[in-house]
Amino acid sequence: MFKKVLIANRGEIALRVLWACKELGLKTVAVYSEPDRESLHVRFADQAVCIGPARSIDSYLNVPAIITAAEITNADAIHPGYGFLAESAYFAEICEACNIKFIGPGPQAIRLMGDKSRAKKAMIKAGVPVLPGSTGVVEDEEAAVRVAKDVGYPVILKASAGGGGRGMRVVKNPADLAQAYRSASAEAAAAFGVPDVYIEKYIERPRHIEIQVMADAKGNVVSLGERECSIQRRHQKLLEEAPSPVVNDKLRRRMGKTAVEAAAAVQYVNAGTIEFLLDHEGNYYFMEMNTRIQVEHGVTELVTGRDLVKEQILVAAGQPMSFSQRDVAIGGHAIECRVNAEDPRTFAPSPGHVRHFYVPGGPGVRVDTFAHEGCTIPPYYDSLVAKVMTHGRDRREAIDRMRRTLEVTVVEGIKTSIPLHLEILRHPEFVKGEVDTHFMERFMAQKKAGTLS
Ligand code: MV4
Repeated sequence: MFKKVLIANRGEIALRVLWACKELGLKTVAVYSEPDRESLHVRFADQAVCIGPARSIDSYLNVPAIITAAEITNADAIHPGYGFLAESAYFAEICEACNIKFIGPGPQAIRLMGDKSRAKKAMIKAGVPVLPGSTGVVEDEEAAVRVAKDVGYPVILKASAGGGGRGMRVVKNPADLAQAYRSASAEAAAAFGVPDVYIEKYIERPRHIEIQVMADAKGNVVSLGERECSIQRRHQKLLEEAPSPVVNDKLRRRMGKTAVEAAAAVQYVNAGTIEFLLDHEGNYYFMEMNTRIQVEHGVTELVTGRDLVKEQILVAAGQPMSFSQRDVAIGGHAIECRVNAEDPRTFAPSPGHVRHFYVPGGPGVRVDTFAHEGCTIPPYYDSLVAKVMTHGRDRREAIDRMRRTLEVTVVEGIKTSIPLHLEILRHPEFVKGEVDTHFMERFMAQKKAGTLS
């Protein structure tokens, strides 16, 4: 086992990883940027190293500074959390070369899944269902026209180096294709330095359902059920739940089996998530694989009773997973609200000094946060302040617990998304579980028109 783990992150996930290390009896090293020096992850770690000024590029993305911090503290592993360097194949490689264990999948799996059209090809080879479309990258406009005609409109153009929605274009009729192809490719080139684009059939109002998988170095791969992540705005998730209100045991078993096959096909090790689109006929299609622990992993932990971060550390150290597929059962229902420091109406960031902070605990409530009375939410990083999670015997109980929790939560000094969460939790379509990836667009339109009860 490792003796000392460096946590290459900040905020709530740095604390989440810190708790897992402490439970395993491991020493911890925090790294921090100048404005984060008073942060809780710095205070609670055994050691802490400043890795640079505020801007991420100079601190949390500063590979030489992080590797140096690991070397001078004698850390034998690095947990990257999510964001920053978590999906950098380059960083995973540098760790390997420096004899520091990267707590995550190998660089080859990260690189493969980071190239969305290559990943799709690998999934086709593994027998995983994907949407019809181009086989790999579309070379030019003429090829785009041919493929689109073949699969039928509407189609969607996606940047191969993209993911998370950047560099996408939906094309409803042939007249718009050439222009969309040029602009998607140009946007991809500008954003990622790679102009490659691929095409697939566009699904109207799908659900975003993702399967959590965990794999160890002995070849064991296990699925831990799905998360319903359809409630998003501009590809930022606002609320997630496990299980999905529309996934029954049979579909869960099928999707779980597919996800395990997908991970096994690329010799995947560590925690990962397979994202699927689910259409209205109950068909599901591979979209992307996220090669990291995700923000929303906690709802899966609540319904499975497993600690995914501890498991990540165990399997990175070469140990077998602590459970097998037979041991995985989904119990009750869990919901997560991502409390962001932002204006709930305009979504403008709202960093600043937190004058008051209170979130109640109680049965079925879990709060992952780095916020506390008197803390400062700096403007340089993402706006996530707290993940409020509730667990109940059923969806109704989880929703009721979330409402009561958020109704008495106090965050003063900054604006937060809590008022928006409370409106979503009251929305009749949400309460019925009738959500899809366009829920938030309809919701915002209803709000604007004043037709929201
Ligand atoms: C799609 C799609 C419909 N059809 N692909 C958005 C993020 C990126 N991972 C893929 N995305 C989509 N791909 C096909 N063939 C609709 C979306 C999509 C979406 C997906 C998940 C969650 C929210 C979304 C919002 C808009 C579009």
